[in-house]
Amino acid sequence: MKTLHSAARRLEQSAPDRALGALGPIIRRATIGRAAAWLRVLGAFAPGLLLSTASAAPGARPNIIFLLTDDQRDNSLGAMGHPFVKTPHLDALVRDSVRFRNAYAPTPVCSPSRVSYFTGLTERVHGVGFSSSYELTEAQWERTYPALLRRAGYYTGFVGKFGVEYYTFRGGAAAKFDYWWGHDGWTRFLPKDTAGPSTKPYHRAKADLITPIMGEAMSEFLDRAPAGRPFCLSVSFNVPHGSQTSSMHTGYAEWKDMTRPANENPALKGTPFYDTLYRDIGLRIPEETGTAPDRLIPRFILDQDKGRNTTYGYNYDRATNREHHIRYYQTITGLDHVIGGLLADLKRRGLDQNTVILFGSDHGLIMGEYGMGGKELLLDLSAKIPSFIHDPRTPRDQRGRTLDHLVSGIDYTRTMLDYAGVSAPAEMEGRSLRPLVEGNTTGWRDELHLESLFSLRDNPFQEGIRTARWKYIRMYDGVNQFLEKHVDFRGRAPEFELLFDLAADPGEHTNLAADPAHAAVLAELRAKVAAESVARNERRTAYVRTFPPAPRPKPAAPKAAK
Ligand SMILES: [Ca+2]
Repeated sequence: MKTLHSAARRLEQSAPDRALGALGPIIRRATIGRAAAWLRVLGAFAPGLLLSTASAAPGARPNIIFLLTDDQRDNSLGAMGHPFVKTPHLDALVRDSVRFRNAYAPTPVCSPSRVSYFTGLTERVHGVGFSSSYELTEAQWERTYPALLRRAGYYTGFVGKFGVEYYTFRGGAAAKFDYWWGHDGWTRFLPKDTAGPSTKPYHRAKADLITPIMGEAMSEFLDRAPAGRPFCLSVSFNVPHGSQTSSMHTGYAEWKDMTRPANENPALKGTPFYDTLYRDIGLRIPEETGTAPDRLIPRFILDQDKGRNTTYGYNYDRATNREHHIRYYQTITGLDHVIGGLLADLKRRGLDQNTVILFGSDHGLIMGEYGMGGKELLLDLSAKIPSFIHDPRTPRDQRGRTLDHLVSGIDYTRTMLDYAGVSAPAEMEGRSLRPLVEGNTTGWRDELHLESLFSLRDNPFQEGIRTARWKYIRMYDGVNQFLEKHVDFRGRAPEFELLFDLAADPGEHTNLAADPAHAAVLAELRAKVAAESVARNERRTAYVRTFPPAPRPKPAAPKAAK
């Protein structure tokens, strides 16, 4: 007992005041409280198992694996009803999990979404992204789920695309985890073909293709995770993102537009997923592909020709879109294969019954619908994510459910802390999904606020709300390297609005914002979004008092490939 008490004290002393700021004492008290609780449990039931540090913990704490994919749209697994993609391992896992059918990205673009997953904060509150003026600080990092779990004794690992480091740490991210095999930026599908900072980390791998390399890394992590200590592994796959699908074949000048079949690349010939799969199935692309892109969102608020449609072949003529679809779903099947390997590995090691798996994506992707491509918009195809949680410890009859509850990616952060028995920091937004997973589905939110502050390539600032039936989005002209004042919309009339009746129009094609018959619901949703917008800015103001923002050096990001 004494060992643990003194270890808890050491833990208290190790909590850096500067990092925790005014909230530090609260956190430290909570940490000691938890250590004391474990002490009581250990002392009463298993004195022989007393471990030598406070950070070690009873085996009852589950391992946690967070699988995050990149640009994977909702419904893109077989078990989610996709018409042709083959994802047998994930399908089996989904059927043994609780799936969230209405889950939204924290914000629909890579970097700020990832910061949201780490911090459990909305984009406006954490303030970090491609088009904001700030970078993530050390003090902010101390309040992320990997940092909090590590401090609570979890062995933490990170594999794949970190996606935030351009804006922080500068090479120091590896030290923030016990195990690291990752990169920042946009690696290649065949990372050994080039020797840049985002590809070189993978040159030591046995495999040559990026997704199998991630499988190798997950296995290496499990090799190194110490027995008797829970672990938290974050895997950020970089498929089916355009940087990967386009780099499947770089042997011609216009390779970024994906104009030729990827299996012309000799390195993909004969591979199980990346050669002929989906090439001969009569794959259909959206009817609207190649049509006028400004039918739904007019050019005055979003001019597609100002960069949006020139990234990764998002101009989407009908030929390139078909090739993009093929590669997109090939990489999802490749992803399924290595996740199958992970599940088998967990079983072989006897870890499968005490490991909670969360699956999500940083956001979705529009692939020809509306005549558009890309992300960043709050339309469902861009903002919704495939989402499920597998907890093998919940009763069998609680698994295999699909819930309509409105869920945000920032809920994942609190959920992981909840599973680990770690108190969430006071400022953290979102809600733990654990009650939903365990069958306590009442009292959940009935509306979810949405946001996208990515302003490059003429994208407007967007905020909105989703209810069971309605989706409302309002837009303002975007400002690059925005400051708090630029996202303060009080007293400003929206420059463009969208209103969808999702019951009648789940595909979000008919904008009812100008329809007098829907004036009442429009007014109600406008008021809700305006109130949340003000509240969010107030949360930002309070947040920066404890966590002063660090201006991002200029020039800002490397040319954001997103
Ligand atoms: Ca992404």
